[in-house]
Amino acid sequence: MALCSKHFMLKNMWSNMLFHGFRRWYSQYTTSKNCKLGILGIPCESGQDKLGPGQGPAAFRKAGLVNKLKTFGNIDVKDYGDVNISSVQHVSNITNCKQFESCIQTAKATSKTILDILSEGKVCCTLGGDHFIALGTVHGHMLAFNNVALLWIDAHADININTTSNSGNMHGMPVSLLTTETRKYWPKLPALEWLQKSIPAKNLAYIGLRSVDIYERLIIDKLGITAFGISDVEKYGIDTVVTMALNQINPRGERSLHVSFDIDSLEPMEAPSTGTPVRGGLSLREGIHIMETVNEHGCLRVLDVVEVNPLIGKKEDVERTVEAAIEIIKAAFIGKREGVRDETILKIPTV
Ligand SMILES: [Mn+2]
Repeated sequence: MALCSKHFMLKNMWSNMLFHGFRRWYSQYTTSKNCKLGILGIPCESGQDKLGPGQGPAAFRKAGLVNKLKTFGNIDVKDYGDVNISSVQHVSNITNCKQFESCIQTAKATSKTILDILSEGKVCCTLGGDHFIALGTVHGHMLAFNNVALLWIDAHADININTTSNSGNMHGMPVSLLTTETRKYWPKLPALEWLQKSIPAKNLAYIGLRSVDIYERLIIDKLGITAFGISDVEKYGIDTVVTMALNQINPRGERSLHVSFDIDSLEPMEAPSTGTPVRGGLSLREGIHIMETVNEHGCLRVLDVVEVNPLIGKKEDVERTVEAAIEIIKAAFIGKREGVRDETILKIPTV
């Protein structure tokens, strides 16, 4: 009996060593933990003038996003449905912010929902909606995790303050409400009191900029925000740019990473159905490379995909845009185009 037991132990020891040694090596390339993904629609379009961004989440669902993620990555995905959108109509007491109350109320509800989803130990993919939703998604992320790094991939900087915006559209302002150094330029309003958290400018980086307003440029330069324009992508190449951006905002990999991906960062030929397209953007290949690098980085907790507008362009344009967005989401949460190595696919942030 004793001998049997000894043999059994030895055999187990060897197989454990072999298994765990292999496992440790293997987990450098995949992940050692199971991780669950929550999908949340935020059909908000009050942040801009056009009809349509609010139909973004429905377009993703119609294209079979959840099944595509399950099939491609064999991962645990739960669709949390849509955040209730506020449509408060009363007149705002703040200048140059169109539909201020609706935008702020939606962001507040979003922040709470994101906190709830992250509190379940999930990572999260949010479907916009216009880009103002990111005020709520990033804020909810900061409520759940103290130390957040924010990568903003966009043709535009979205860092206007109400007094510097040309249009008064709030989808061009969420970054200034999120950033510690620019929040103080906003008037102190009761409607903004729920905003308890902010992110220091050093934790923020941009990729893809090519339409930056004059005051936005001033703010970025004055605060020394890491900002890679499309010309930097040409000069250094996308791999160097995304690596430099992540090294700047999360050098030790100890921050929980939030990526806010505006579909207009992509070249309009790749993603035509969006409200403020700017030609000369990132190729889909470059967008996917950014997200695969983010996946390897291993700290991604929330990804926003915003500004898909199914009412712009022909049916083929809408399908092309949604397909491009789904490729971005797959790259972020599942990883390599070359093939998936493990059944426990999702990278869980280690922070
Ligand atoms: Mn944007």
